[in-house]
Amino acid sequence: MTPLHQVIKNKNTKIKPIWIMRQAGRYLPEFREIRKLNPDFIKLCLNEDLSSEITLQPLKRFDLDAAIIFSDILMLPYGLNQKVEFKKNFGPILGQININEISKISETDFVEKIFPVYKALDKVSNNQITSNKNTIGFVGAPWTLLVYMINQQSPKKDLKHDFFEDKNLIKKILSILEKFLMIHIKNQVKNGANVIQIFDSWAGLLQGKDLENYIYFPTLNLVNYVKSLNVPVICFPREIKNYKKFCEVVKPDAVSIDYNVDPKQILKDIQIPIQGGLDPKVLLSDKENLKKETIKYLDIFKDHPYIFNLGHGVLPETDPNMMDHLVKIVKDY
Ligand code: 1CP
Repeated sequence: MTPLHQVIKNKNTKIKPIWIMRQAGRYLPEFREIRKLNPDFIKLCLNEDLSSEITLQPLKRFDLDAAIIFSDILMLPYGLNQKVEFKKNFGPILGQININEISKISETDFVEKIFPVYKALDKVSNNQITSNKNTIGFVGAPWTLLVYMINQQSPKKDLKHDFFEDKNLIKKILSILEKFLMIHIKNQVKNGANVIQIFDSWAGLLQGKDLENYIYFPTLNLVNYVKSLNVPVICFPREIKNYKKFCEVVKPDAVSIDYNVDPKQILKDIQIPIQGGLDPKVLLSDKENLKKETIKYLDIFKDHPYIFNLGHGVLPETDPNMMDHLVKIVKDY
């Protein structure tokens, strides 16, 4: 059994596997080289030769326990024919949503439009490098995708003032998302994904009753669907106020924590396997501090099923040597 599966399925506490969110990305010179020649990010994700090569780049450098497919959560609205663009130094920009058009999209249309993502997964999972390692497929959680689809850009600055105005529209989008997220997950699993991570990057924007409507119930449906495929599911409800409640309601197989979570407290609150936590900024400091902070997490989760990861994606300005150092610290522990 792969190290990640041993931790998630068998609750093994003796091994501490490691993979890193955004491990394939801009901090790697070999990625930047490919990226320079491929200015259109969506096209790059839809080039199965390049996207599978990019996926494997970090595994060639570091002794990581999983590959995460090089794609994006916004390939889902793209597959639904919403316009999606990535502007340099700004982030994603989406076109206005046309609910009548989106409602007409069939499973075949959708799968055809993003088919290279599945081909890339097939390539990665069949590559020698990933034998006895996991290939992680992923989706955005319904709430986070809803945010991008209605807000049309990152909510980093703010949600549109009238975001919640058209409740009927929101209901329709959530129902379409549920259908196509399941289709997207099913095809990733069919092509070799053996862990699914659900990224709810904007879970922290909500509280109270909204949590139930937009996070707990839609995510629970998705988690139950992944479980029905016999594949472990990891949830990352970033910056949610109450991880304990989230885990009690949604019951993922493992939960990924952000860097604002107190690791000692979460250890008392949560019984399921835990992943992540370390602040990505620690990789921008020095080796001594990196070691101290990494060992802190490993010590706290010594007797708990734990997968090492960061509390959010690796920053583009990270020195690959620091990443190398981090992986070695975890492997030598
Ligand atoms: O080179 C570039 O300019 C593109 C930068 C980039 C990359 C490398 C984007 C644009 N997406 C990705 C890949 C990506 N995105 C992966 C690949 C696998 C890996 O982890 O190595 C994954 C898992 C994602 C997931 C993703 N995309 C999330 C969830 C995780 C998170 O960071 O919170 C989100 C919110 C997105 C949207 C998105 N796509 C890209 C950017 C810059 C963003 C975030 C914009 C924002 O802040 O709102």
